[in-house]
This record gives sequence, structure tokens and C-alpha cells, in this order.
Amino acid sequence: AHPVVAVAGATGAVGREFLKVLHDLDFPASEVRLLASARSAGTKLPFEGCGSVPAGEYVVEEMTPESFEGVDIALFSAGSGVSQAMRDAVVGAGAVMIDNSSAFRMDADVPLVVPEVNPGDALRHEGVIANPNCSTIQMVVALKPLADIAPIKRVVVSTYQAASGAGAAAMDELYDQTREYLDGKADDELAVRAFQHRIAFNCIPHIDKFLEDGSTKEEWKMVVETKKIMGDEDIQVSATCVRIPVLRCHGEAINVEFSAPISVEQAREALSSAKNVALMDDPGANIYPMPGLLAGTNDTYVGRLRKDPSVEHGLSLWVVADQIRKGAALNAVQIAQLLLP
Ligand code: A2P
Ligand code: 11C
Repeated sequence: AHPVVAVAGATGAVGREFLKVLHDLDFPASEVRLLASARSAGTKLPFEGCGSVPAGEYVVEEMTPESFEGVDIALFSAGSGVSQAMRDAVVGAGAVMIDNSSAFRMDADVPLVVPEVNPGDALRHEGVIANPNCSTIQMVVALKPLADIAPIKRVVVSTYQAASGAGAAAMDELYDQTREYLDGKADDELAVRAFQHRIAFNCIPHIDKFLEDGSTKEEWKMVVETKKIMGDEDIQVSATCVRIPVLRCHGEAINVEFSAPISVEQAREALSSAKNVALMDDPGANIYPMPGLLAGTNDTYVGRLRKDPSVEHGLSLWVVADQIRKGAALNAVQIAQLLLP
């Protein structure tokens, strides 16, 4: 029988994208349930349909432990607290929870999966599979074809992260602040809610909370999640994560140090034949990936590929992906596809 799918957090930035991706991939569902908080219960969302589920307006229901009766796959993006609160109900109902929050990612009994990198891990789940952080996903999709040529010793990454990584309300805040700033409002008159500071016409080197060692939790996620997904505890990662005033798509400047030789030509060949990776790299024609122009796409785009001469075996590259799609909703639905018979 075709699976019953629940979308938990259906009204959010990632939740709405789950609905688009289920349609785009024509996921073979027999039913799709839209769940969110009591605040949005009763509202309707358009869904174009997938599998045997017809297109139409679907009513959002309040998420309760009973919502998961009869569900086979529960796609979660309603925050860590909600995932933690609902986990037992989901697993108890016999469903597999594919969780976009950071609640369970580093748990030993929860696989952390990027289908291009470690698809086999998905099949070792015990009811919960975690979807990695968006900035980690696009980095490991680009690193995997390179690691297959030469083992990776160390990665230094600086991110340029879109406002929507912080949710739908954060996108609105970028729009509103930009308009108000252009209208001449002073900083103390602007509403600042989603971020610590004004994001319009600014960059903020602070994503998620600060940890004791001076790094942020977003940076820590890129370190520990990369090791878990790549299955290599020895990969060293140094990350600096920065929010920039872009709506969708994260950019990442990455330096990779390998422990064996790898040429730019070998890397170019591996990346251009890798599934779901698009090489967009022709400096002579000003061609390289840019976040402002790639919203709504599925691939992980790589450009500015070149030798990093500061180490013995080094490459530098620039990676862009739509973090709501590949960084969240698309990756989760691709994980669900791995579970289909
Ligand atoms: P709601 O719209 O009813 O608040 P985003 O990441 O874009 O901010 O979206 C968060 C998603 O998680 C929304 O769909 C939101 O629903 C949902 N959500 C937040 N808190 C809860 C909760 N306590 N129970 C169920 N869903 C929740
Ligand atoms: C951001 N990467 O761009 C964050 C959003 O651990 O899933 C996702 C946080 C997470 O703000």
C-alpha cells in the first residue's frame, strides 16, 4: 500500500516546501496530513497533490499525539521541542519520523542522512532519521565526490547564510527592514526580532547560540555533523557562519586539505559527473553560482574551483544550494524515498 505521509509544521517555511517537493517528486503517497500548532488549525493550504492524493486546498489540523495514527512517514519541521514532544507518539504509531530539527542528530541510534553521501545509514533506523543542518548538507554533497578521490584531512568553511534559514518570519523581517531602512527609519525605530541585529544592509557573524569555546552552535553542527555523515571522525572542520541579507540559498567558501594528491581536473570531472551536483564554473564568462539567482533549485552548485596552494594537497571552491530545498525539505523527502519498497 502507498504510504500515509504527515507534514508536521506544514505552515512553516520548510513545511510549505515539503508540500512542493512531495508534488515535484510525485511521492507515491495515499494521504498527506497537514499538521501545525493550534494557532493555524482550520486554515487551508494549497497542495498540488502527489501519488494518489489529488490537488486541492487542504485544511491544517492541530498536531496532537493522536495525529499520527495510521501514518507511515512523518516529515517534521516544527522545531526541536515539538519533535521531542511527539517522538514517542510517532514511533509508537509505527511511523518513521524524518526530523529536520537538531533534536536527535547526534544520537547514536539516529542515522543522520544525506542520500548522496550515506544512503545506507537510512536503513539502520529505529524509528527516527535525522535531516542534517542545511549548511552541513550542501557542504558534504560537494565534498563527497572529492573524498572518493583523496581522503579529506581538513576543511575550512565560511558560510553566507540566507535569512530564511531562521524561518518564514525571518524572511518577512528582511523585507520589512529593507523597506523601512530605505524609508529613512533609524536603527532604534526598526523592529529586530528574528536576529540579534538589523539584517537589512548588514552581515551578522552569529547563527544559533554561542558556546563556551567562542564558536556558535551552527558552527559546531557543521563540525560534528560532517564527521557523522561522512563516517570519518578524523576530518577536521573549522567553520565561521555568517547571516547575510539574502532571502534563500546559502553560499559557502570552502578550502579543503587532502591527505593525497588530487588535481583540479580530477575534481572537476568528479563533480560534473556526481548526481545532484551542478558545476557552474566558467570565470572567463563570469559564471559561478549565486544565492540570489538559484532559489527554488534542487542541485548543489559548485563554482570557483581552483587549487589552494597554501597547503600540499588543497582545493578551494564556492558552493551554493537552496537551503530550504536541498538543505531541508528536498533532502528529507529524498530520505523518505530511500524507505520506499
Ligand atoms: P504555526 O504556523 O501554527 O505556528 P517556521 O520554521 O517557518 O517558523 O515554522 C514553524 C512551524 O512549526 C510552523 O508550521 C508552526 O505552526 C509549527 N509549530 C510551531 N510550534 C508548534 C507547536 N507547539 N505544535 C505544532 N506545531 C508547531
Ligand atoms: C540557519 N542553518 O540557517 C540554520 C537553520 O539546525 O536545522 C537550521 C538549523 C538546524 O539559520
